[in-house]
Amino acid sequence: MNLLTLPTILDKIASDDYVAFTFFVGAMAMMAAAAFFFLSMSSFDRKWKTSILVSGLITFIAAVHYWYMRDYWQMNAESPTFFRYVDWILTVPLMCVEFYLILKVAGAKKSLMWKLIFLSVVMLVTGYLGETVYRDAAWFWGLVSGIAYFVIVYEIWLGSAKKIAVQAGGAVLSAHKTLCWFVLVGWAIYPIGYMAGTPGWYEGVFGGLSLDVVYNIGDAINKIGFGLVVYNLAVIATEKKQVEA
Ligand SMILES: *C/C=C(C)/C=C/C=C(C)/C=C/C1=C(C)CCCC1(C)C
Repeated sequence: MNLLTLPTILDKIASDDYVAFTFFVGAMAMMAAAAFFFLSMSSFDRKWKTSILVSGLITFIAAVHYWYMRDYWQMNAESPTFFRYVDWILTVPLMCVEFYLILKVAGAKKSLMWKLIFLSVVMLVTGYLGETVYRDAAWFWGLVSGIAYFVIVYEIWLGSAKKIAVQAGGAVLSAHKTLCWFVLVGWAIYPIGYMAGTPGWYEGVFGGLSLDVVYNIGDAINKIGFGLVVYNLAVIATEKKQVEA
């Protein structure tokens, strides 16, 4: 048996295979980010440790899924839709938990967290249905998903989450604002990938793009960036406390 036909991991990556490239780089970046967040945990006090832990979990879960998705693409040259959505259904609710953890110090209630988690699950389940089972009606499921997405945007920008952030003020408010921008601009990358990869009236607009490349870029920005915002807040809050003490 030819040794080179054995492990797919030794397969060549064509220089114009941007999907394979971004899966590979994505896996490494998520691993590095997870290591960074986990190893930095001990330098923060309890209140912030959980937030950093969640940042680590988000990037760790993504790293594992990227490893599988990289393999899957290499073997099948097909979108790893299932792994993609399993990754998201675990990590996006965790990002909702981050919003809650940050605002908890200012008195946020658990109900806010559950509301955001519920909306994110609706957004992802309907997106999955549009990409897989009901592909012919992808526009409809994408629309339902988009509505859930806009409710999340409303909730954090103008709803109860916003009010609590304003009450908290200072570093919490500015971190909340940055995370809000991530959701408004960073998360808006995903519907573009969806429209590039599903049939519909919008095909002509985004048809030239690769769904996977767009999703991979979105994940790198959102998962690592989101984590770094939380990390930055923990650093500022810990320094401030040391100065006061
Ligand atoms: C780490 C993964 C993240 C932050 C994933 C976020 C995914 C979305 C915001 C997906 C949104 C979608 C729409 C708003 C409409 C079309 C279907 C989706 C699921 C791609």
